[in-house]
Amino acid sequence: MAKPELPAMDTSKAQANGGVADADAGDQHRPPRWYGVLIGLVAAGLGLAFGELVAGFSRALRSPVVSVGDRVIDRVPKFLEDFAKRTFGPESDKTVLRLSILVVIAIAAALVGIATVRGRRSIGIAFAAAFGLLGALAAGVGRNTRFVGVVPSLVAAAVAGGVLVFGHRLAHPEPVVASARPHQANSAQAALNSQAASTVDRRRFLTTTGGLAVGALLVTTIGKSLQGRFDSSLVRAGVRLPKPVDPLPPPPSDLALLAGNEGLSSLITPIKSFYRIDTALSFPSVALSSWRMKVTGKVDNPLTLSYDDILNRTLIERDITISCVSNEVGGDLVGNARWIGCRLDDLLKEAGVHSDADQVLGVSVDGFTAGFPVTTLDGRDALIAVGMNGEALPVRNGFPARIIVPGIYGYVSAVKWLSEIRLTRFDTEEGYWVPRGWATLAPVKTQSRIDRPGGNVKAGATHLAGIAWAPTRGIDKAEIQVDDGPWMETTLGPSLGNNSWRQWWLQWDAPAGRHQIRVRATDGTGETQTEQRTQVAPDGASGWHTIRVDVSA
Ligand SMILES: Nc1nc2c(c(=O)[nH]1)N[C@H]1C(S)=C(S)[C@@H](COP(=O)(O)O)O[C@H]1N2
Ligand SMILES: [Mo]
Repeated sequence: MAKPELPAMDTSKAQANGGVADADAGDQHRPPRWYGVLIGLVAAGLGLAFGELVAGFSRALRSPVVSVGDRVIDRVPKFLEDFAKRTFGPESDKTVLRLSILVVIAIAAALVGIATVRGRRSIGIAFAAAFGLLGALAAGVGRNTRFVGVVPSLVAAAVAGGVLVFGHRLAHPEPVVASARPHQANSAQAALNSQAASTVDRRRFLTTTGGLAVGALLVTTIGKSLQGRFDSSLVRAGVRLPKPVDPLPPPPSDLALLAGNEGLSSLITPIKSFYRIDTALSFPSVALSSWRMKVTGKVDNPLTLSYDDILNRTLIERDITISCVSNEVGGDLVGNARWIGCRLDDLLKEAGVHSDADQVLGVSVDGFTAGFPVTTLDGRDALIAVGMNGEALPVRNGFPARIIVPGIYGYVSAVKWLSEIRLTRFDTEEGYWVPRGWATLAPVKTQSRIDRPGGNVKAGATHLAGIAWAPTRGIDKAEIQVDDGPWMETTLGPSLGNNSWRQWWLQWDAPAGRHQIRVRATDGTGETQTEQRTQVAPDGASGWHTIRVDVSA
């Protein structure tokens, strides 16, 4: 049996030979760490791959990473989320979260792999089970959870556990040869034999784990493409919105398009540049045929509306600026769109709101909630919106339907992927952000922003331009101050009504040097926005947007 190339019993040689036996390991057969790392990674990879696959079986399921991500989002304070948004961008922050979860899982998996491969396989089983339970908990307990949601995580854990057990065996090849010739099996010989087996196994080990890794990629690809079936954008592409009864005239010519106004926000924000804020790690997907919007709670006649029911109601079109409460002074979490939808007040009239209900609470398909006073609806064009800028509501902005209420921040009103409107009481139920430290009532503060110049300029004629908004009150005036000079009234752009922002601009003869420029707006009631700077929490930032510009001679 003895082969000529058998390694010597010298452990340092064995290590050079691929580290099959560690010098520090009293046990000659202890597999090297990297065996464990590979096994751990492959176990997690294949487990998650099967999680993705199972998530592709039903719309009601989500992959383990998404389920865990949802719970992370629910626990992360808003300032951290906003920070992530500012740092990585409104879409990439979600990618960063997914990647972070994957990195944490990978590190944990590598450690578990090492512990399993160098220890007992029960370690792997125990950890896989623990991770599976964690994933199941994330998918089964929380805002957007269902009982069947636990399945992908449990399957993932079972697969990962299986791979760990398999990997343990792979790393501990039976000393086949030694046992085949028991009469020769003194311990030194057995060690030599099994060590030889392990050395040969190194290649087998690599091809096997490599094969599993490829399998994981394949299964993930299949899972992802199965999940693609549930992508709402496919359904949305087939939607044709009826014309609103009072379609708005085309918006007046846009100041932003004038020469010298490059950088000024357009009067209507294009869909592709509209801001996006939500807690959804992956867009909730709805089957239009089974989607329903219910009016429930303290009402005489609970209502259930299908998508067609909403389209068949009287649809109106309104220009409304919406803003996020986390919009910093000068920030870009604000947009102006032409919303198409049915009136919310009419709908609630039909439902017959009880006099003891004081809150309208919107609930989304993914369990987000936002509430505002019933009285807010008085005299406001609040909508169940199904259209935006002439198109069906984009998926990221809430397809198939969302609430839009002029004059209050998005977190207390603008529920996307709407599934229910619940008439309730503030003293029994609060919207998602309220227990997280944000105000119960949140009217939009009068704000203004300098869009241009966006950078430094040359001395001489320069266009200063920007926007100002005070939805429901309208904008009467926007003024600019350079350094300590007098406040100068700017030219206001066309008005699309009191709910919509207005553009402003002013030609400035810029002298060389460094200058401070400030803007302030006055709303339709004659009130000028306060200079008082406040943080975004708990009810929105206030203060004058101020920029510094270097003017070169
Ligand atoms: N379902 C759901 N709707 C939601 C949110 C959310 O997290 N989930 N966020 C709200 C917040 S905080 C804001 S500012 C607006 C943003 O709307 P937009 O993404 O269309 O700009 O949506 C609101 N509607
Ligand atoms: Mo928001």
